[in-house]
Amino acid sequence: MLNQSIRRATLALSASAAFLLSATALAQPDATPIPGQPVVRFDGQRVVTVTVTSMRELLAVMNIAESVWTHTPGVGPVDVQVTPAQLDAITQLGLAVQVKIPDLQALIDAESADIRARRAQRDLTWFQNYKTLAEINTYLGQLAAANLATVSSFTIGNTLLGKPVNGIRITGPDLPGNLKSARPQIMFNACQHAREWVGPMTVMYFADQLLAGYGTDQRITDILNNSEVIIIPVVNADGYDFTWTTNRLWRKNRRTNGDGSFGVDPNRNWSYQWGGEGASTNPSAEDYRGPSAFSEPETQNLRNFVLANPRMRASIDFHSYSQLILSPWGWTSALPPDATIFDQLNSDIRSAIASVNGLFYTAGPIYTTIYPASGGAVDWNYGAGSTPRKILAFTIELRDTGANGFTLPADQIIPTGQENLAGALSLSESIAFPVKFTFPDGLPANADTGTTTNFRVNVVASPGSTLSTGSAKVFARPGSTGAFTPATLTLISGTTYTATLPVSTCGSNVQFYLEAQTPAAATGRSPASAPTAFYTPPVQQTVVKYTDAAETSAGWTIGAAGDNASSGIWELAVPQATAAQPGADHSLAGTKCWITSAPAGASVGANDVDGGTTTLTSPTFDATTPAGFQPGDAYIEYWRWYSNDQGSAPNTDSMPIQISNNGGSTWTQLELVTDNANAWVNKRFKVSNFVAPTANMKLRFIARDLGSGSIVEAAVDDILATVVTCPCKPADFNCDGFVTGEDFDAYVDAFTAGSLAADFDGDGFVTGEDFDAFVVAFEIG
Ligand code: 0X9
Ligand code: ZN
Repeated sequence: MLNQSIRRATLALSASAAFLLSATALAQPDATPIPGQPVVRFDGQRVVTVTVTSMRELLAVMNIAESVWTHTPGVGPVDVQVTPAQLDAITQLGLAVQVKIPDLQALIDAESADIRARRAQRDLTWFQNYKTLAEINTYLGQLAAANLATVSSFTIGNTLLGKPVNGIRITGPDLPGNLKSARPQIMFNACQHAREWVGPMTVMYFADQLLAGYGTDQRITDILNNSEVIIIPVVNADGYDFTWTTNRLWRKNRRTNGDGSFGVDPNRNWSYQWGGEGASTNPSAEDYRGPSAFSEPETQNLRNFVLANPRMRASIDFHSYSQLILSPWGWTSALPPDATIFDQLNSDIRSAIASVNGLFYTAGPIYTTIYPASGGAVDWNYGAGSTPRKILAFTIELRDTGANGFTLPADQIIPTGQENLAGALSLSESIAFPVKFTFPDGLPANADTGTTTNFRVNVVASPGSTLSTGSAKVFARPGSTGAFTPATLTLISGTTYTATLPVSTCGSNVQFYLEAQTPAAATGRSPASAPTAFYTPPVQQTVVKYTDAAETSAGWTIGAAGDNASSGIWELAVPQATAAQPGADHSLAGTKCWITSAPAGASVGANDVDGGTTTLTSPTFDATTPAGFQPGDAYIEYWRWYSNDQGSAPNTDSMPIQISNNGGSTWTQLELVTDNANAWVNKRFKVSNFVAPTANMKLRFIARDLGSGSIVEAAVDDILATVVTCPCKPADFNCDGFVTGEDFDAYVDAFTAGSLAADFDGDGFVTGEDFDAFVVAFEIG
């Protein structure tokens, strides 16, 4: 987010950049101070949330504050950065003020101390600490040197102060009929804005993981054999260096503007619609557009690079923070010609990111999702190109949503990298292959025995193309030999189909791949290198041990020792929709679910969980393998809803969900819910990863509001316990899943004892016929 004085500049309020002065200590560890340039400090400054009730109050607050941190300020809560005197002035207006960051300088100092401490730790990986410009360039060089077959490095040009801006391209070696020189390109760059430190770390993480995954991970290998990934970590190298030496919160480049101010905002300096809305003409402003389009070497460098790489089809320009996926346009609220494509890709990237750590980034066009901004890289990349060179360009604002802002703790680099790698791979697949296949419920972990197995597949042609009608097929074979037999997928709606796998024997594997065509006769497959590669889920039987549609409360317990919530107590009811809770249960059958108070009430904060905890405990259920089956894997599954992102103190609570295998005497955590899907989310856990499955299992859901006054709504529906297994093979006499000498000995013992267990043919008598039949079965295995 752009958290600076631009609003004040545009609203012609008061002078702004004065806080960027006065200093003593270094901004960051081991940084070399620039002679004559004191380190900028933020002593005594805070970030506070002020609740304003009119535009008048809003303007008054914006006029007083050092800067505004909320990106679309309006009536309601507004985050502002203030000096002690400014805070006094706001308080004197009689407005409600809540402290968000009590000491800005302390936050920066804590970050320095953390970086220093991490440097002293020898066992940390490269991605567990922030890195200087020099360190990033060194690592980039090492990656290139260690992967000569797949990487080449380049410099796109020098910055204003003469620093090289480096990048690497990654693609698999030439293959027959698939030359490197013909592959579509995708670019991931970061750090147009200097202080957004998690950006360069994130794209470096991509480079690291792509190289580690090439040749070892099927998905990454397929992507890199069919596209070229370009990574440019630090576009604004001067600014980035300056955040390490002098001012941790510097955003722009280091242009001397001539009026005593410094810096042009690179992301307002691109030529497409340069000079429009959402960019400043004031050289002191944080979104200063520069004297002319492409006046800055940093933007010229990247433009020239893009123009010199005409196979580029997509790009993501990484920024921080706010957790947003942004698509064109920034300069206008009008939708771009490819709005449908962008909607689809936004939602693909969003789901991919959420699948990793459960964080749902908000997706949409720049103008309406964050704010109007003209002269940005995304608009130029998409708008200035012409068919077929239109680049599908995105901005991603990385973590977090404001708790730490630009000074994101270093232990969030890897989770940020992981979730965004998932998004980046999803986008790469869209441009690398003629057809993209995704699995809304995941790939089938196992196929059912005795019946066909259905699963959902999304089939989408690469952006700008279409699918040939009826061309989407699944090719499958039961077992591991013979030909793959095609079966046409059944269209459900839109781009979603049902694929059906053939009946197969329990304990074997069913092998399959998917295929579809475009009118240009391009064939896409999943996995991409099928039929050399294919999916091969084990065929098993799912035995349902417990199912509860949450339509009756029999056996459930509301409340537990220590519960102290004053409202929002769990109840079984039909929920009423609010911004925080569902308007219907999850299941197709029935209408009820467990909900933390069903009535909507007068506002979103009415009837949510307040004042403490409320616990919901399930009936006891059995998760053991049934008789006659091999020891199987028990799974517990449920649908849940959780919302904690509404109101004035969002994301301050969480909901533990726990499991017990001893009827509730002791509990083990399955998950701590913090993600705000604001939708029904299915969760499935393998019980043995938490506790041994027994006949005495329980689940409990602890919704809570721990004093912050945040809005908490939770719901639970459709609980299911299953055991995935296969019937015992005939000669597996002790039913442990293996036919061995032990089975033979056990059978002989039973036979000798005349036990009915030895009645192998089930005719009610133990005779020599049983013995012979057992021996035949034993020899088959
Ligand atoms: O204002 C920006 O440049 C971006 N937000 S940030 O807080 N990282 O500064 C949003 C960029 C939107 N993209 C374009 N306008 N191209
Ligand atoms: Zn930015």
